[in-house]
Amino acid sequence: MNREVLVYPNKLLRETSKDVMHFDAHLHTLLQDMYDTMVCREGIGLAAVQIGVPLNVVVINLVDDEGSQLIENLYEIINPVILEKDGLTIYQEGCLSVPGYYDEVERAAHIKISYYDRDGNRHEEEFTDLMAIAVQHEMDHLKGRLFIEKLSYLKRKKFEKEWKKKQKAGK
Ligand code: Y12
Ligand code: CO
Repeated sequence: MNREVLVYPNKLLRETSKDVMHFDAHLHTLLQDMYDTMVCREGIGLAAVQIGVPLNVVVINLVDDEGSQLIENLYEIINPVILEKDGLTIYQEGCLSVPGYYDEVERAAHIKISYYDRDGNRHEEEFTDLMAIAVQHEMDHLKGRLFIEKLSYLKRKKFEKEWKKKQKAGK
């Protein structure tokens, strides 16, 4: 089911998410709803808190070199923990909770995380490139942080100005 996505400055987006304790049908419904919501809005990543569920659950489905968003490339990441990170990379990020705004953010270029899948199996995996960026972006949501909070003072001012103008125009 496609759910509503919370948009900045909704206070719920600032909540710290909690670990999933039960890998049951409720979790599987949440994962399906997150996938439906992400794909319907042309997103490549979504955290559960963005649909108002403050649990440590993330879905990421990158687009491949042919421009297809294949379900076999879907990652369902539950209770992730960063084990290692190194290097630096800069990427123009966007977020379904900050629609229409994109800006450059600096993140680790390589990460190693542990996480659980929908059946409660623990995994350790390393990511680079866009997947490393997406995982870090989504894990920030789990701590109640948005990418706009990583912008420089001046860029954040620019964002707030543009955002207020957009709200006034009713967009
Ligand atoms: C790299 C950087 C950021 C991420 C996090 C996941 N971000 C998204 O999935 C953003 C999606 C997005 C899609 C939009 O398009 C539509 O809504 C049709 C969009 O445009 C507007 O809202 C106007 C903004 C963001 C992963 C990897
Ligand atoms: Co986001």
